[in-house]
Amino acid sequence: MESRGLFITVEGGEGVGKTTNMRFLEDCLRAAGVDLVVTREPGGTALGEQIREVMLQPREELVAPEAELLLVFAARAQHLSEVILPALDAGHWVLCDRFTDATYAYQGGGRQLPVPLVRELEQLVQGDLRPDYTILLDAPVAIGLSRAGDRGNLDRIENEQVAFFERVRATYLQLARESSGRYRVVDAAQSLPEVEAQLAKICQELAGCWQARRP
Ligand code: T5A
Repeated sequence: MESRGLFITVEGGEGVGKTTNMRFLEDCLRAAGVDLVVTREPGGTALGEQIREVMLQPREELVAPEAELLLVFAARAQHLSEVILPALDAGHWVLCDRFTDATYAYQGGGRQLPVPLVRELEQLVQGDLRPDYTILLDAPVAIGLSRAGDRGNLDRIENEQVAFFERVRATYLQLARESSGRYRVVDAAQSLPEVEAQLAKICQELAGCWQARRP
């Protein structure tokens, strides 16, 4: 029997429907009996949520990409020590809305910071911990931005140029190709019921994994 919990992350560009589909995934996994902790990045702790506010608030000054990078990893360090590691060590599964692949996609791809810099901070903050399973909600940038725009009140990152989001998407798709063992790519451009049907299959696979790991 495997005693450590499974670490599942959900990733994707702006407006692809992560929040909407996180709820579906959570309900689906809980219905299958999975003992689940649901959390998000940046955030998931009191300190992390404050860092999220600082990071996403629209502001006059240009935020240095390195400052943004350090903010996400500061929030992540707290998140790991306060929430993620204790939950996994206790055998719970963790379903996390974004994790370090978002840093590769946004700060590495979007902001074009050197990938080795991201990798170095990843090692420093996480040690050997990596997600076991990642669900990528993928949709053309125009669709995501139009959905996010319909919601109104764009945050600092949502106000970026289209080229930035194209780089974010390309980086995610590259990560999915490079780590195809842990990635499941969902076509999030489809209608909500169709996206849910794809996620239901993933849930079935995960529920099987939960059963197999039980004593
Ligand atoms: N960030 C984060 C970094 O830069 N580096 C990092 O390391 C990390 C961890 C976090 C921001 O921080 C950045 C990335 C982000 O910019 P976030 O809240 O996680 O912010 O990211 P958002 O993309 O802004 O997430 P949202 O929750 O705001 O948007 P979603 O989840 O993509 O979209 P959602 O579910 O709110 O849906 C948008 C609209 O579309 C509709 C929904 O009803 C909603 O109205 N919709 C659909 N409509 C039609 N068909 C479908 N299939 C639909 N799915 C959803």
